[in-house]
Amino acid sequence: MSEKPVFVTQPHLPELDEFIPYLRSIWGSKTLTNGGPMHKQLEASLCEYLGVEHISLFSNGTLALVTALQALRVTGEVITTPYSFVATAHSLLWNGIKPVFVDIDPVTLNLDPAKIESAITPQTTAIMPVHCYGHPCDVEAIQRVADNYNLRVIYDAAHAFGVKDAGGSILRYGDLSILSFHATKVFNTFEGGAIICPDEKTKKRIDQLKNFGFVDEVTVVAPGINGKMSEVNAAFGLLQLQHIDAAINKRRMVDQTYRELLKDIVGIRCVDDAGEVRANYSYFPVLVESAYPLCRDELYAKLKESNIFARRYFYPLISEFPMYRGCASARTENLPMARKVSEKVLCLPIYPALEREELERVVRVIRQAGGL
Ligand code: T4K
Repeated sequence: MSEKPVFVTQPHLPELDEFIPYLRSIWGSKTLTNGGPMHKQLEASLCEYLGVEHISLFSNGTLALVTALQALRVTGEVITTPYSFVATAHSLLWNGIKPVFVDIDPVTLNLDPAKIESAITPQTTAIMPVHCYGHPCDVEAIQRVADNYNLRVIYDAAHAFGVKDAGGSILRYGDLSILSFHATKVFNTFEGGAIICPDEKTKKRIDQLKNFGFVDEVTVVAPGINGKMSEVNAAFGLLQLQHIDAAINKRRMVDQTYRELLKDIVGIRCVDDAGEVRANYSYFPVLVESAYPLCRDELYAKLKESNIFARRYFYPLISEFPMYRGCASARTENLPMARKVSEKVLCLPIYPALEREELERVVRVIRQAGGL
């Protein structure tokens, strides 16, 4: 008999009873969307929790990315990483912007700041790095390049909820940062996202853009979109926020346990943090090196046979999908490190409800599959 399936992630859900009072309040107010009381409250609570000044909620992270580019009027070419979820580059195409892929750093797996400069052309207007797996980019080095060439920086911080460096939230860097609150994320509102804004004026513009460009009942100042978060999603976010520290703590235990159980398996390399002082343990990527008897895809298949559904985030590279393959920067020889990592990476299951026995089961399959 096969054992119970373990997926790469499982959303943390509080007791259903805890959510009922929130729904009752929405039923009472009859305000379902368009910036209602739950929406306002979640914006305020998130600012406090994340340690940021201004936030604008969205219906998902992808629309937040698309709108962030609109808000800063980014055009031409944008430098970005091929080692991410497709939404990062798709947001550029949706704005008619050409993505220019630059290779990643082999340690942080984030955009390599040393390689950005040579990819800049007269059409370059911005850089869109990703804090991959919630590990911070080299934000200082990226900002130096941006300042030298007068470029905007929009961080895809979809994975970086609650991550801090020595100075505070990692979301304070760049011109804007976007978050995803998708069901698979550390903090979820079923679907959802947000833009971290540096000032009230920028927030106002973004709030207008996510509401069709409306300023008041009769004034539309931009071809905005509908990117608003509903009251039910916002209410769920308020409830989630009460449990978030406990959830991240449990993820930390999972991370620690994996590292302890995997440490003597030759050829399975755990990805280290990138200097964050507060991590969120959103993913648990390992690199399947040549010293391990099986290649990554063989191990992925063995785990699957045992009902363990690890994922190859991020394989294929974004640059390998058909709509990007034609870009000169998508050529394999331009992205050797990203290519190498994407062929070795395997994200093991990590979520708050995972018990030690399940982690032992995952590692047992890794050992047995390798004949160890
Ligand atoms: N930028 C970056 C860097 C991102 O990673 C993402 C999203 C975005 C931008 C865009 O943000 P959003 O527009 O999504 O807010 C998932 C997510 O759909 C996606 O949000 C996420 N990144 C990406 C890395 O992963 P899939 O196709 O792998 O998801 P799926 O449906 O296969 O789910 C994985 C596993 O999670 C399932 O096997 C079971 C479990 N699961 C999933 C869902 C949806 C649940 O237990 N419950 C659920 O409701 O893309």
